Amino acid sequence: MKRPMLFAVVLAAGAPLSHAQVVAERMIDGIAVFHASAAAKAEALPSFSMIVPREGVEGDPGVTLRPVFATRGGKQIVTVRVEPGTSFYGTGEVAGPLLRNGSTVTLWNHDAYGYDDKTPHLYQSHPWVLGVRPDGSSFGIIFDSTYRQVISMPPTSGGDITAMADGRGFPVIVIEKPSPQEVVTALSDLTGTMPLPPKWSLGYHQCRYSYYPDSRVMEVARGFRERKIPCDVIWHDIDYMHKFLCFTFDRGHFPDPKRHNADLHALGFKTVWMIDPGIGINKDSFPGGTYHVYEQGTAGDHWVKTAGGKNYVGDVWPGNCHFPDFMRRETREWWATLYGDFMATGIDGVWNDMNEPAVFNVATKTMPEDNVHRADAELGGPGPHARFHNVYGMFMIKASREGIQAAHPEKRPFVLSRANFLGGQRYGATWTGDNTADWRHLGWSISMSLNVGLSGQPNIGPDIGGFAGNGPDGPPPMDRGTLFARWMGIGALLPFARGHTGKDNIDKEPWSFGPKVEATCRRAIERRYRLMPYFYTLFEEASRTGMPVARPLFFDDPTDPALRSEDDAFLLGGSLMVVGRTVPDGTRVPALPKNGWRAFRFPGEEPDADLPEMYIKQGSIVPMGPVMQYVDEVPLTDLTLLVCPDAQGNAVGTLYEDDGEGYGYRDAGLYRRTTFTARRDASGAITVTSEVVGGWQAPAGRTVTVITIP
Ligand code: NBV
Repeated sequence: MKRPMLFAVVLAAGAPLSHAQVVAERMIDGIAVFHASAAAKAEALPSFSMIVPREGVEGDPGVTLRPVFATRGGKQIVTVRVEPGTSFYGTGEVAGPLLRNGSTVTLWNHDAYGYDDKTPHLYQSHPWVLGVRPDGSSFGIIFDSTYRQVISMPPTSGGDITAMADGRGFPVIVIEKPSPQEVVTALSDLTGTMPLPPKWSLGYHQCRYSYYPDSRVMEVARGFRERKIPCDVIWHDIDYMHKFLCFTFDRGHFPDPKRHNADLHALGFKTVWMIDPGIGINKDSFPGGTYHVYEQGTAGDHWVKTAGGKNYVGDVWPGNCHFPDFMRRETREWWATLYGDFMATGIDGVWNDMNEPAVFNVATKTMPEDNVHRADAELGGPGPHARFHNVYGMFMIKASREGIQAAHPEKRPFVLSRANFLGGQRYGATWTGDNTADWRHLGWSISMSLNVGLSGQPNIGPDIGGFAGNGPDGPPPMDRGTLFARWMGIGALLPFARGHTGKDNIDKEPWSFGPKVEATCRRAIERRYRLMPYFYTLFEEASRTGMPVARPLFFDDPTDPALRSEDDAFLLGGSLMVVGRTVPDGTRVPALPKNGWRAFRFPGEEPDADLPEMYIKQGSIVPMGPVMQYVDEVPLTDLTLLVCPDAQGNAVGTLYEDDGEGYGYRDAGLYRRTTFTARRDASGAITVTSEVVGGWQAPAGRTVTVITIP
């Protein structure tokens, strides 16, 4: 992290919009903060995305991009001229291709069921553009407003990036670095990294809207174990609640949640349960006539207010609801306490849904923009919903995370959120919302996950199989089984791997489409578990540096124009490449990096045309383990190293290990980072040596098998 060194420079605004006297505080390493004027700087709202105070960044004058500030129709508009041939990414969660040139993105968190690439805004907002110049050098820009914002990126032929936000003027932070990787890690220096999640959350997750009653959940769980399809987590969607009241259980369907969680634990599963922000207020639905969340929230005056000062009422699942005002520390602290009893039933993780916040029966699908949040002074003080809408979900998961952490201080929390904001990786994982079971959405699973990763959030994935609908109904390969198999092949290798589907859909467990698809799904998920040592190593790297787990191909060679728009394939870390089949007939040939990659097969795996092709980078070593039915089912005594020497016969790779769920790695040095180095001698023999850092002990009797990929 850069150390503060205040260094303010006044630049002449060289553009026609001369009222904008630009004040820049620069950081070394090419980071600069620009304001429209000294007055705008004095009035700027606090940053919700950054963990580094804007004033506390130091710098050198190396930043060349010059944001130009103007006002149009009462809104601040910022333009940034960029060089022709620049490729654009980022802007968070947007359906469509990886390459964002020529697109316009609206940032306004929105319940977007059935979205496609024309939907103006989805569930999360990332006011962040990543640019890669023709020479491979790179820049990133944070347009640091929480208000509704429209960002346009020019076509490849060149032009201006423009960003226009409602509400008050906003600062612009520019990062310029020699490579996109350095820009993305600098973004994490500014906005924070994802805390290392519990290792079980890297396993495969099974969800649907909704598994109930408890016996059905157990049937699904046993279904995995009986069929030997690995799985770590079973999810409980809203139907577990009593009349959709959060922090209650439907005692008909889940008479004893504690016993139910224990039953799942006994099979090696973890459990995640949903909590929404809308708190039901209809007394006739309260179990036994009282509802502690409503009573406490009302007594504590925790609800978002209308412009007229009343508790706002909006309809969601429980009918009329109030909504906690997460912009108040006091409210977040109260919300956190609700997780005490909830987690005490043996729940392992929490899913915060509908937190855009979504509201039914209104055209805007959310609360009125003139609702009032009594935000604390450090968040800029009280203000309209318009100012806090895009960060409502992020502050909800911050509060949830704190509650889960307080309930289990010794464990790493897991929270999944539908809504989020730039920097929200600090609090929870996200998924790409209510996608649709069709081929286009299969392709967008990759591009969306990559762009969210390039926007600071490494822990992201789609609803594998598609949430809306059952899938196509044509002859193979246009059938829903083939689509499902391909989706599992790709989704099992994206950072967050969860199968999920909507309420009235057909079953979408890995075995629901017959034996052929089941076999493909088993292989797909087994790949994830074989690669678990590598996945965990990548997650740990992401938690320290912000480097995405799934990376675009152009990271391998940012100067190769052919890779700039490729999004059927992706990199896992720097050493593996996954080439997916996202069109039914599988004939499309993706543009792959020119040099240095070797195709490989997983040892003993049957050939399967529905699974992605796998490549390893020359010069790298990838740690692998045996198939397990859940993460750390048995200690990693059988370590396999996939070694792919470069032309000189050298290769290097890392394995990160710890206990998988506590803080010993952070507080007591209880981790183990092993650097493996391979060399080929004159006789052609490969020797692997290792160097270990950290105090965590590898399991006794570990054997290491080396598989060389020539
Ligand atoms: O809680 C039900 C669903 C959930 O399954 C889905 O993943 C969320 O995105 N939820 C939305 C509310 C209703 C969706 C139609």
